[in-house]
Amino acid sequence: MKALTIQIGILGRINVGKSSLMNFMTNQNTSIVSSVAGTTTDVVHKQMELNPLGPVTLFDTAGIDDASLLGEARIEKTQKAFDSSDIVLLMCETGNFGNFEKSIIKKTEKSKTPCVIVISKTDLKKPDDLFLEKLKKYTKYILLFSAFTSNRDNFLNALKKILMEILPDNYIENYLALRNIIKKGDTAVLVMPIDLGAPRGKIIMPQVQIVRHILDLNAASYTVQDTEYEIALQNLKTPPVIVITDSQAVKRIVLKTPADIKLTTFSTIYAADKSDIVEMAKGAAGLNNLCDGDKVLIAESCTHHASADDIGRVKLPKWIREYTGKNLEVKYMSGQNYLEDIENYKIIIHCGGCTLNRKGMLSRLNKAVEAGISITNYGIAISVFQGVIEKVLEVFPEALAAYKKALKFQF
Ligand SMILES: Nc1nc2c(ncn2[C@@H]2O[C@H](COP(=O)(O)OP(=O)(O)OP(=O)(O)O)[C@@H](O)[C@H]2O)c(=O)[nH]1
Ligand code: SF4
Ligand SMILES: [Mg+2]
Repeated sequence: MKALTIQIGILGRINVGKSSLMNFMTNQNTSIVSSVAGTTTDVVHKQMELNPLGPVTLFDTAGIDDASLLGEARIEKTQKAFDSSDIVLLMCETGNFGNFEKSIIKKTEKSKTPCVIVISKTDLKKPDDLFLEKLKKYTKYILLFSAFTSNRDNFLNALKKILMEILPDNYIENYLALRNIIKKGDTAVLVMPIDLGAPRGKIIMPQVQIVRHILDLNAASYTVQDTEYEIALQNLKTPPVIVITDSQAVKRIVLKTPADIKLTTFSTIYAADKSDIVEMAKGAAGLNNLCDGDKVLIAESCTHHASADDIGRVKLPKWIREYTGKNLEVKYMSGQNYLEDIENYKIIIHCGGCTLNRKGMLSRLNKAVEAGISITNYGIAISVFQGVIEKVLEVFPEALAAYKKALKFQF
């Protein structure tokens, strides 16, 4: 990886629609779009959050097909943008894939830079099978795009799917949701009740990982049980930048926390780190839309020894029935054989997936999303049951917006 964020260079002939794609993806008018050929003369870059992959930097470049129209300096800058690209989006219009495009493909092959071909202006002309077959010789990653008629979510989702395949594992794995919330020198209060479900003498993995992330961010964490929470708040000279609590104590902790302090749960942060918090939040809205007879799947990715009041087998089935007041068919499943009969379920409530890597968890989530089934995780579901979900999601504004939108859609 050439930088901390993934660098995506948009290349293509003059006037092919590069600046339009950049503006479409970032949802901003960062780059000037015009029918005058050679409008973009300098490299324009813009950072965006491509949830759940993390931050990416897009480079809009000057068209580089006709050197006579451009000064040497511009060509050099576009070449530099190419050199620092981890991925190239090569734009072409339908029917117009010639020596120029082939020379870019050659360069990407030489530098081992993955290349996605984006066919532009498809509202004017759609590619036929012959043209698509021709392009497939160069890359299996082909996207169709129109700045006027493409749906932004659909386009970004298709691109994300490709990126998931081509990005190196360490980029996907090392996502740190807290980096947008906690800064160097900040203090976070962590609330970890020691109840019957807590393992003797240990702190569970998601909590340990979050303590480590806070250390990585050069910030401080102050760990207490819920019984000492108020004293902890009083002891701090300045209020914490965030309170992160165990999900089962969340309602109690929200009630004891001043409204202007950010508050979320370990499970919410874990969902963002391990999978896609926006999809998980959207999925949580599905808990408000269950009817008698609906099937609910409670899925765990490891087969741990269950205690008498096990959360997946005992507590969650009880809470979801109490919350919805419906006669639901709740099935529990653990281990590898996840989602063999996925289409039968209305909603999946998944464990945190601490034994899976991020790619594994995202692939489970994507299977559900593609089948049109709501999916969320244990802790997020508990925040819904306890009536504090909107407070808990405030630290992830995009997820909160997705939750509210999904709710509206249902009623
Ligand atoms: N119909 C249609 N027109 C488009 C589309 N995308 C871009 N255009 C038009 O094509 C022209 C060029 O678009 P730009 O986005 O400026 O293209 P560019 O590749 O950045 O151009 P240069 O910077 O000059 O190389 C403008 O008139 C756009 O409105 C599209 O998807 N459909
Ligand atoms: S994989 Fe899931 S069920 Fe197993 S310990 Fe981790 S969170 Fe719990
Ligand atoms: Mg341009």
